[in-house]
Amino acid sequence: MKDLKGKTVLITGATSGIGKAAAYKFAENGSRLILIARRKDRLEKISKELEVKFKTEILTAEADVRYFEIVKTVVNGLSDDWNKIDILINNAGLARGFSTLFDGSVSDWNEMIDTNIKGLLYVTRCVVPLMLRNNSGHVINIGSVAGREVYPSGNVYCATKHAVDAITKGLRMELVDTPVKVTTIDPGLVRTEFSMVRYRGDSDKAEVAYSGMKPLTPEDVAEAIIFSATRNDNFVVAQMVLLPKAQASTMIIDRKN
Ligand code: NDP
Ligand code: 8X3
Repeated sequence: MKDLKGKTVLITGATSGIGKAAAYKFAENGSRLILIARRKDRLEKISKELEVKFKTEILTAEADVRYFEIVKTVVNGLSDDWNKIDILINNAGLARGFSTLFDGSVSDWNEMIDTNIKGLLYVTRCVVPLMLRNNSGHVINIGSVAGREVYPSGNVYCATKHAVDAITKGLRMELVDTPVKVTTIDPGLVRTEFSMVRYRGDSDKAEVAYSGMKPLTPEDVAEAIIFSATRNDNFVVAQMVLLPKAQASTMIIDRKN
């Protein structure tokens, strides 16, 4: 099992949900963190908490992964002390809206495509060359069960997560003769801000996703990320699907509890 102490971990979307939970777990394991998201106040608060609680080094960057120039500036601007990135968690992502293709919002589609696909590509494009230069690294993408199945009115979100699956598989092939590992972790329902973002703050609609069942917690997903990140060099967790016990597929959910 690999030790995470002193490893440099870059996490996108670290201000909430899965990314935030992963930041806490890596910090608890002694890793130093580069945290990226758009909300500066949250980045500052989380970074202070982690520094005090775990006495680890934290670097934050207020950045929107949808813009390649911004991502490039952040990554290329890392000092030599920070640019040997051991683990990249491509987690920043979102769903916007829940409507049929023929009734959907083009701006919602663009936001999902720009964040979930292009953002992940931009960060990967900038970080993997650093890993190759350092002859070591691990890219962990947060996909979804929506990258393996589709559901009505989930069309474009599902398509973006299918793209994450394709990008992950292709990247693993391209890096097979290098020390860099590539993993995708594909959760089902996790209670985060995801649904509130999808329904733009409509808490009644957001709650429907979790009604009558017990979703995963972001900490459950973070544990799977840590498991993947700590396997020995000969062992790559290629794909991991994580489901709440009450969920058998995107659409088959036992909601009687
Ligand atoms: P949250 O909404 O709780 O967190 C999303 C994070 O992504 C926030 O930190 C947000 O930070 C960041 N983010 C969003 N857009 C951008 C952007 N353009 N640039 C930088 N950061 C961005 O949701 P989750 O934790 O649930 O989502 C994390 C990932 O997990 C997503 O990829 C999602 O698709 C995936 N997932 C979620 C599931 C769920 O049921 N919750 C299930 C399966 C997968 P900020 O707003 O500060 O920029
Ligand atoms: C999030 C899970 O089922 O809401 O990726 O699409 S789902």
